[in-house]
Amino acid sequence: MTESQPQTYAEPAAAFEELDVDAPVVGIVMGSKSDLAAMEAAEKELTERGIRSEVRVMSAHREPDKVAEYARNARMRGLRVIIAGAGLSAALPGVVAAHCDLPVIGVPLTSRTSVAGGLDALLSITQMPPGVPVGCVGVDNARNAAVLAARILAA
Ligand code: RP5
Repeated sequence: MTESQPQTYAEPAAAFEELDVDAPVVGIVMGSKSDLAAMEAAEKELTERGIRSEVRVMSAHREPDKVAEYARNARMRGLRVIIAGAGLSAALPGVVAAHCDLPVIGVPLTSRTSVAGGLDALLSITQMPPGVPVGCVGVDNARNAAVLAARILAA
């Protein structure tokens, strides 16, 4: 378009068509496929509340670059809260929180080789250094993470 041509609404309309109105607002991530059974409760709760979410498996220890990239792009992609579940030395919620400024809710999970019924993951998630907070729900309580995410979105 040259400067002499009248402005039309064609271009903004085209831009809006490209926007994904169904984009998820909550990211549900977990350290392993073995966490899926426990973490599905979060997706179910969000779906029942009409809140769009996406589910991703990525390990803070096995795929650190993938986790960092996901967290760094999360806000730009429209996500507003991230729920991160992991077991054992559960670094995932903290690593996500280190790479983005969205609220992160950690879900400590039990797994095949958990110590003390998931206390290992619980402490890994709650004992974050000052300035890099991660919320934490009860062990294996992914549903509560979803309820808390819903409250954050409604605040
Ligand atoms: C953690 O290690 C995962 O979140 C999972 O809870 C646990 C075991 O993972 P897998 O060996 O089953 O993949 O990182």
